[in-house]
Amino acid sequence: MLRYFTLLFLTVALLGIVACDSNADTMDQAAHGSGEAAVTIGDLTISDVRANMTLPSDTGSFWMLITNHGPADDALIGAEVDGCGVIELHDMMIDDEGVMTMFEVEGGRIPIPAGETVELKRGGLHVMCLQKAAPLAEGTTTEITLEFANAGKVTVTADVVSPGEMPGMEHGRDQDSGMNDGHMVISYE
Ligand SMILES: [Cu+2]
Repeated sequence: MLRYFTLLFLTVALLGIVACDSNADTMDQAAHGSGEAAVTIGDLTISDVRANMTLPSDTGSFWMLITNHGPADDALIGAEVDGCGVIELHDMMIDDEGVMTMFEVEGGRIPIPAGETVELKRGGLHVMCLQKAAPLAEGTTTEITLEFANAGKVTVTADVVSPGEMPGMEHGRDQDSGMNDGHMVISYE
């Protein structure tokens, strides 16, 4: 079952997102490893777990790095978070018209191929929190339990971050000028 969430942006806003995300990809390299120490379960290592849960909306998202050191493919198939009524695994895409669509991943699973690192990040793959009970305070932590097809379940600690203060956003003098339900900060140059 696919559920679509469609978010419309002005073209100028879209350009801001794209420009910002390309910078974020570069700067994220330096930021990795600054959070909680990596957690290992089976052949998987999970690190840089962040909870985008500060906004006063009823949604939030979780980002992280998952590395599969083993010889067999695995997949993230679910998650549990206290304070989230419903959890879904989502991806996002932007079409030629500038329409951003957030959708449940195919089969409800995020593949973690053997030997690869999969990044859940702003504007891309994420663990989606729906029916969020209450916003969390930036700088605190929260726990998320991840379920993998092969490796099983593991609970990790996520740093609660504001979407406007992600490492990738700290580039120059952009003014964060808006956001939509916690997934994206629109940045104008
Ligand atoms: Cu989502």
